[in-house]
Amino acid sequence: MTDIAERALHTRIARSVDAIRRSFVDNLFYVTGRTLDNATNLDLYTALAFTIRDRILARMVAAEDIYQRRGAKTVAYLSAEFLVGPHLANNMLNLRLTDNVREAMAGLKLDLEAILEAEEEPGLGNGGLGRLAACYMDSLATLEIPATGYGIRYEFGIFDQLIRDGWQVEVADAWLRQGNPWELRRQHRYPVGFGGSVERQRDDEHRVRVRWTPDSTIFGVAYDTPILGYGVLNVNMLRLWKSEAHESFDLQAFNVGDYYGAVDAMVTAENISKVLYPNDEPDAGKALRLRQQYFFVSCSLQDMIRITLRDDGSLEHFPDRFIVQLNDTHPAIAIAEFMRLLVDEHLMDWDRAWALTRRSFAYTNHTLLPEALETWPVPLFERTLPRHLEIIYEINARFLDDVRVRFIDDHDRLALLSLIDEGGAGGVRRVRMANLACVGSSSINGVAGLHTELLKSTVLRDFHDMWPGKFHNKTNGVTPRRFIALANPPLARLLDEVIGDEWLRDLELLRALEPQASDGAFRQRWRGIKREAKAKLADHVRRACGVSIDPDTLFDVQVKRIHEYKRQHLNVLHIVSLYHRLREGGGGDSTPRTFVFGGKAAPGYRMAKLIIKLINSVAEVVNRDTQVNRLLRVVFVPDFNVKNGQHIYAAADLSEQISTAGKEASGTGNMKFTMNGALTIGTLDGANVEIRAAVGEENFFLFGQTVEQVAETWARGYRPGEIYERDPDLRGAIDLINSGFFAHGDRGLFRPLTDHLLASDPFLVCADFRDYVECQDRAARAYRDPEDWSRMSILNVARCGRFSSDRAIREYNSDVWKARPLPVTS
Ligand code: NBG
Repeated sequence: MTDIAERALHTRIARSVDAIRRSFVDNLFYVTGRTLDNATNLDLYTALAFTIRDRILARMVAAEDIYQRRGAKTVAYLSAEFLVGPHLANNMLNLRLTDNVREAMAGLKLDLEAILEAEEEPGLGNGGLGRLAACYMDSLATLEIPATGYGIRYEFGIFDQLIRDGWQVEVADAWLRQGNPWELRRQHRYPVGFGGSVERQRDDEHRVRVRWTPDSTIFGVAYDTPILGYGVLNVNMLRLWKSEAHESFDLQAFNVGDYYGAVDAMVTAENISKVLYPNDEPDAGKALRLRQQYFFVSCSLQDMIRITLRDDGSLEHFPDRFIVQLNDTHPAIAIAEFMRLLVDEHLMDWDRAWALTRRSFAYTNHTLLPEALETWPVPLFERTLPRHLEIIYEINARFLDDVRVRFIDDHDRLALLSLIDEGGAGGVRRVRMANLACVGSSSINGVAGLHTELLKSTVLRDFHDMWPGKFHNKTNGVTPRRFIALANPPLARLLDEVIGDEWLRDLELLRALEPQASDGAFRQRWRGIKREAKAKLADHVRRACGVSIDPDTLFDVQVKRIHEYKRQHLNVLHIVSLYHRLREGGGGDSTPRTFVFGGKAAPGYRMAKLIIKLINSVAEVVNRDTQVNRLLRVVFVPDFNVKNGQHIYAAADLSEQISTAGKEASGTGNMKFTMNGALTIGTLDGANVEIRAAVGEENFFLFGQTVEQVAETWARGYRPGEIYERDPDLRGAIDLINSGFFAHGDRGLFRPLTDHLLASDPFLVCADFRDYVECQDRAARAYRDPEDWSRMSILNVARCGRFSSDRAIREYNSDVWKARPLPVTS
């Protein structure tokens, strides 16, 4: 232990209830200028956040110091998104201070839950990909692996979603408005250039040197958020970059009297980290997004290079100090930037630099959807990053030479492997970021077994032919700290009581629960816990949507981004056919059900927004129809995010994971539901396949075409219209929608959706409809046997250990990163 670390850990602030109460009251006064008499919930939250932060800082300093002195190899997780969720409760849990804090607050007659509710969550991600990054940061710290998450400090995160007249309305997410107690602004700042020109000169030793003169340069400033591990002293850092103007540049403009010019430059610079782009929209023309990607990647690499040179004196040691994990292609430009930094700035020769690059990078692919594989038009790329385009050409030329040697005269292969798509849409050549990531990395992985196999056999097949050894699978995982302990405290307490509290660090221990599945008394307690969570969600729904739902009905839940491939509309078609059946009197022994939806649609994705409108329109009619509304209700919970997700997962009986087989890379919501004892109704897609294998096929409701069947359907020639003609339920549902029944008589409103289904149906909604409805009926019947349902639910939880992000991180570390855990000890 070094001096600094020792001193830091010995200044640890007391953890007693009394000490917490005293610091809280002090912080309330000295940070917010309020007293208990006039404080709002936001003031109380701020004071408590600082009270907890005070207890984190000593650990943070100690960890930084120990990592540095030991020259620890650090995992640099590069991600354009980190959807961390509210910090306060999570940090209290990780410090194991929750009970003491609750008692301290109670002593002041304050309600901890109300204080926690006041936290505005940082929505710095769209969905699964960003949330995965947050789960991985949690597990890295818990497993005591030195790691830094590098990303962007967006001033506006993912938009807040309002529902107006059934439509999604987007509102800017000004999450920093009230300040952010968790971040520390640092002095590290790095210049980042854009545009300009490239020249070649000979240096004194007659070597060609490349000089890139950007036409604008901005700065990235580091903001650090400490990430605690659970029950350990390690603290890792989430380092997010904010863009700012280059001061001397401003000054220069100012000196020549161009004050407004200087202000403009400042505004332009700050725009880079202004807003998170929603995904599921084409990136074409999003010049600012390319700038964002380059901006954060460049700052992050300059930071790592600084650290390596500071501690090791030479960049030859870079791969011993950092392993850079690329979270999807968003940071893939890092490969070209690292080459530029090594070759142009640090004067390393190309081959040496390339060898270092390939040892330092690893790439995770998160999607097979062709439209989500990033490519940038060459003209835009050249305007923005002229030097990087040259570097990419050089990498490509050398790479394609290798390919030519391996596969003589195979021109098709060459065209597919090339980093440049020569025949892009509209004749515009494009830079393929996935290809760049593959060529520059030593490791390529998918995020579920099926997804990895499909990567190898489809989108990345030619790369797999080149380098089969680079490919491997790492099935996603989620953190049980947030998604069990925080989301479902009563469940966590029951687990503690029955199997001891180590499960939170080793989720496989949940297996010890299996025998309880056959214990009637335990099953009853299990149901009590689910009932409690459902009642809580019902309260939330009443407040958020003004609809009352009955906790004694089956809660059938689909929450995730709204996308056609995820098939929320398949779910709606089932609801409409159920409604139809009930109205016709054909649902005599029906299971009372509540369908819960939630999720955001990309602002420019019209079909997804129409699906939201359809859900809300059906909800409005069904919930008001006294003939059926005791058996059937539908709600759309607005603004699905990490915070309200925590209420929703815990309350679900049935988890909808119904994407078209082959489309969902993994899914992680599926895991969160399983951990909370929901049974899954799902296709053989993404991680569903592994969840089903883990929990047992008899405890999972399977339906739908497999990947192979999907391929056969397309090969045979798919005609959804014929299915519509043949299947009276499908026809009934679609006709009812088209009749204007859910749209105040407007027959045209949903036609874009239904016409699309009948004409092309790219996600096979019609093809899977019949099987889905029958599977839903099986699920509903099963729910009517509470004992058996509880037994299945318990087994789902007992067998979900594999889906902990701790398992995933252990696998990444032993197969790819090879960073040594470095416990911070006191
Ligand atoms: C998403 C996939 C999900 C997967 C998460 C995390 C993108 C590009 N991909 O299936 O759609 O669970 O990544 O891996 O957001």
